[in-house]
Amino acid sequence: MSTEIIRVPDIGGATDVEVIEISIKVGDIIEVDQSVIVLETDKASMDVPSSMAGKVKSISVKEGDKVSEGDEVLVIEVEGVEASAPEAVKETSAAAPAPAAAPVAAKSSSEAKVSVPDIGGATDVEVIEICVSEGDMVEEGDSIIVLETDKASMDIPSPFTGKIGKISIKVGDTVSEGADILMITTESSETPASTEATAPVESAAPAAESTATPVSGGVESVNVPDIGGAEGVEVIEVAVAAGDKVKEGDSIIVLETDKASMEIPAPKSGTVKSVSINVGDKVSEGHPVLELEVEGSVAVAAPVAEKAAPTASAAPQASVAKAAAPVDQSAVLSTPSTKVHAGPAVRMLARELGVGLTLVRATGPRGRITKEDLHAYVKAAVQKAESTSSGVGTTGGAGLPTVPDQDFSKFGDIEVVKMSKIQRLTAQNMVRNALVVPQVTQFDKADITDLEAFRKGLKGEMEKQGVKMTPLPFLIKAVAQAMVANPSFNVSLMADGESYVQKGYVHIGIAVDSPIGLVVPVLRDVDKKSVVQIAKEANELIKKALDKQLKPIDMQGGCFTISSLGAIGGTGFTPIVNCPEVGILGVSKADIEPRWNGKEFEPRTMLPLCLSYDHRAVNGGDAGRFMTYLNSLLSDVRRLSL
Ligand code: CAO
Repeated sequence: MSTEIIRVPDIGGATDVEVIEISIKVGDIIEVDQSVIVLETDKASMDVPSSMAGKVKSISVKEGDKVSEGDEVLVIEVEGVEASAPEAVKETSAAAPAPAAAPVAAKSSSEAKVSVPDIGGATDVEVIEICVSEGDMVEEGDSIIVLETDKASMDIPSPFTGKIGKISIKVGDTVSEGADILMITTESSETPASTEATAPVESAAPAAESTATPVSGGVESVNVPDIGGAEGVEVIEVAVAAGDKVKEGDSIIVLETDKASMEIPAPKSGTVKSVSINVGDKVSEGHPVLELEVEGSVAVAAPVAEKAAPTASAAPQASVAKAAAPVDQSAVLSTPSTKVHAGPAVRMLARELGVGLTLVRATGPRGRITKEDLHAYVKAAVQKAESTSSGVGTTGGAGLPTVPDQDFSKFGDIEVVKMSKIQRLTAQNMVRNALVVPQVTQFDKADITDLEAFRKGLKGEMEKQGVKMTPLPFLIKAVAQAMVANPSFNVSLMADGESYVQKGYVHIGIAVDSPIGLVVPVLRDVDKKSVVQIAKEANELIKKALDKQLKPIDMQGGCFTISSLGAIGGTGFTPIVNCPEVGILGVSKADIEPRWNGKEFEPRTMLPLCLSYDHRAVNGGDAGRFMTYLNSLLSDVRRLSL
């Protein structure tokens, strides 16, 4: 690293030329040929480009100043250049543009390969996000991919400004230092230095685990861990405050060099007592970050009790203040930003919340989106959604379209009954799903004659074990198998409108007609369970539903729903997709029908199936294959892995 001076080049003998614009600021990372100031004579204006790439340390001129050839413009910190100052000055002048013309006109495009920088010796690190697409314009420092080890995730920023060309990796790939990421076409007269040559973060990111040094009373000091020898690394985000509870592995601060950002995770679970670091601080290994009252440590009781008193009295005030705080609608951008700057922790949180980052207003340093921005966005988006839904004519948040206010009592006796919370929520969800999901329903009948014979043979034996064996567990198992074979049914669309989540687990919801309304408890990892195990668990969940004992967690995480009206009757119906799931199977009552077997009509037990799907995620062909496969499993019980 050396410091170089950029001076005013030969400007055709003109002297005392006015500086009309300073195009950069201290701390900016600039490229070769990037315009740093604009000069104007009475004849023309001209850009003065930098002859070197580096970080602006100081700017020696201001707007309105008059300059001549050789005057100092700025001081730049250049990596890997050992040239002495006078030589650098000479080079700078030589490389400078001709006067009164467009000095930057000599630019040319060059394609550069970007590869994985030194990531601290970590190998086979998973790519969890590709932040760019071919054709995107990126600026130096924009995240291009995010890698994740079991210790930390890290953004790999673009080393150049330019246009993204071919991308050589995809999400899920595992990479090591030197692996090709993508090509960038840069606007420069020089091919930029390779990422490998300049990546300074080294082992920091993947191995960065903060260290906790025990002090007294269960309180431990958390310091900046080994960050690969990097010094003076800027703190760009402090993710916790005194009083926050953190879990081991939660991000506590984010550091950023000019090449990468890295999260420093909490080394243990506990409560943050005090934070000794601020955004903008420059830190190195060992720098104190915070004091952590470690969860479960012997001496924790006393400090927690001490804390409890003031917290308890402060709590109501705090919540009142929170409730009264106005929601800032400007947290949601009206037009999506083309560039998103966010650290791995924020990206991870956004993924968890299903939030696309392009509409989130950034208030962090260098236009980065912080966790607070994300929270503000969610609050504003929720408020907007709620006000919109009441604006389109719903009553009391029930999601029911406004109906004319009629006096039914003039036609006879009436009673006004308050809907249960479940009924109101169901109404809201139904309206949302019916309005949002372009759904198609297709019908089929499965010949379950053999399955029924098998089930009835099993029924008595299962009853002795207290397990009720209806067709439902077979249906659940068959659906799980069909989802594994047809993964397009095991997705959820993402809020950004550009991606979907492919799930690697198979959790199936069962619609239950309970005393408090329609509820959908979820059976987990069905593909890995036997029909008997599924029957037992379904029995338990249905019982819980009927006894009104379901907890919210029992009803979350479903990938697909089965709605069986088989015990009630009917020949078919069109179930509404339970968004964000993309498929639902309606089951009607099985009946004996005559079927032609090639020689004669035979009585067969036929089960009506009605498959609704979100046509944004599943196309007709996929649905046809899903249904046919499901039918084949139900028609031949031997194909069902019991
Ligand atoms: N055809 C013929 N008989 C059927 C059948 C079918 N498709 N499905 C179940 N049966 C039989 C069962 O075998 C059982 O008879 P036996 O005791 O003689 O074996 C009887 O009907 C009663 O079954 P059940 O209702 O107790 O159990 P289930 O496993 O079929 O269903 C449950 C459980 C919770 C899904 C059901 O009770 C329920 O609540 N369904 C309503 C779901 C609903 O409201 N959906 C609409 C939502 S809008 O899309």
